[in-house]
Amino acid sequence: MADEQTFIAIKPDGVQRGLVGPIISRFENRGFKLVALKLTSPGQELLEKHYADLATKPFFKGLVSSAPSAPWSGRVRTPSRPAVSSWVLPTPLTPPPGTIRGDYAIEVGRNVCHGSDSVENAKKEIALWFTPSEVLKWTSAQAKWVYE
Ligand code: IDP
Ligand code: MG
Repeated sequence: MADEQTFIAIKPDGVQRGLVGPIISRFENRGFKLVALKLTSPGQELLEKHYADLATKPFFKGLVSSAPSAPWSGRVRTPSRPAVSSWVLPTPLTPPPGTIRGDYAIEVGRNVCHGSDSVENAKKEIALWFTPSEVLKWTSAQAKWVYE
């Protein structure tokens, strides 16, 4: 579990609502370590790859069509907690207050941020959105004084 990594993307609605800072703060406050950040407009091709498992869904077209605003994306790692599973309940469960979606999401199509749903998918998504040189070589050993 040590140094497990996840991929978080703040979606266009989250960016437009000025929630980039508050959402990053939640991860930092809980002890997650940011190792890469990017502000980007991914475009349809990248979004189609990112959401490839949803290609047959009726909402797919709207989901992957390029939004005028820029989604922000970043990834985090933590030395002591599971990074993938501990941030928010996935769709279609109703996220309770206290979670990111529970506090900020308006509806399923406006749920402000994405998080990987498994370690395997986190690896795929990180490789899709970042090149290796864009990612800090950070290990939990470097922060032992915080996490011991
Ligand atoms: P997840 O984001 O919790 O992993 P998924 O089922 O993987 O949820 O769907 C990806 C994204 O697609 C959701 O976060 C949401 O933005 C959008 N989505 C899912 N289901 C619907 C729907 O029924 N209508 C509109 N958008 C949807
Ligand atoms: Mg998903």
